[in-house]
Amino acid sequence: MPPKPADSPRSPRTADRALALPDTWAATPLTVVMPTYNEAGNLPGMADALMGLQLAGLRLLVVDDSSPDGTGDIAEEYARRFGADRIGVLHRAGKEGLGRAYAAGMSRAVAEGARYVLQMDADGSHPVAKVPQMLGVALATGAGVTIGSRYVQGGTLSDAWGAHRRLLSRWANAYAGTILGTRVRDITGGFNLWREDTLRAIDLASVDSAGYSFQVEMKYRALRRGHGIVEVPIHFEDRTVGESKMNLMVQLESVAMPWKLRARAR
Ligand SMILES: Nc1nc2c(ncn2[C@@H]2O[C@H](COP(=O)(O)OP(=O)(O)O)[C@@H](O)[C@H]2O)c(=O)[nH]1
Ligand SMILES: [Mg+2]
Repeated sequence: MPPKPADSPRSPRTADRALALPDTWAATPLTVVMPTYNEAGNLPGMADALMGLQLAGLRLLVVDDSSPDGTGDIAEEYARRFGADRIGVLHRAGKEGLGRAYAAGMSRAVAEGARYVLQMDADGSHPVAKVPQMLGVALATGAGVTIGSRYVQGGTLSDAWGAHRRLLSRWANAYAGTILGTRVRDITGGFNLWREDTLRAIDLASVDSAGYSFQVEMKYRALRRGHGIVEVPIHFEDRTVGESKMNLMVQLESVAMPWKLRARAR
């Protein structure tokens, strides 16, 4: 067998190091939309890392649902430090679910002139160093959606994920994909880069999902409207600080949503 090339997607070197894009690509107006609920321990590290990327056109929009732990105040402090042209904060009155927070933030990003919008969780699960590569792939391919994917070749999961969780995640993907008849490998994933006109075509205001099924609904809508999807392998890390907001209501919505979407498409 030939030796594994140093730049293989599994190599930690490429996973940890951000690619440098040509200046014209790096200047693309790109807004990272980051929903937060009690992420005071995670937001500073994420904001610093994003601001440190060599992407002149990158903005961060934090969407905070009045987190009791003061995440919204931390976001404001960062907006002051880096300037309103680099970091914005959308404060919402109360916790309405991740889907609603994303829809509001992505609508604002498009209205404010973003050409690309990236969904990214605040908990450190999604690799910041992959952002330039995802933008590069999106620009090179013209894809409407570029997925930071756990389930294409080269994609990896945190060692902290036990067999049960891996199986559950695989199963959830297969479940939604089978009902909806798509070949997207990571349809439930939440690290997705959207072209602005794809978001307009999707009509964010009419998206049904309040919770995590937002990820599936959005990709299905893009496919139905004929917008191309590409997947870029990522390493998915486990959250180390704070707590997951996953709950039973959200899981039930995710079970029902693919059937709803399929029925509606008929
Ligand atoms: N604004 C807002 N953010 C949320 C809400 N629910 C989850 N989030 C954020 O969405 C991201 C993903 O949530 P998380 O709990 O990590 O989900 P998990 O990775 O599936 O366990 C994190 O940045 C959360 O803070 C919500 O109701 N409102
Ligand atoms: Mg998480």
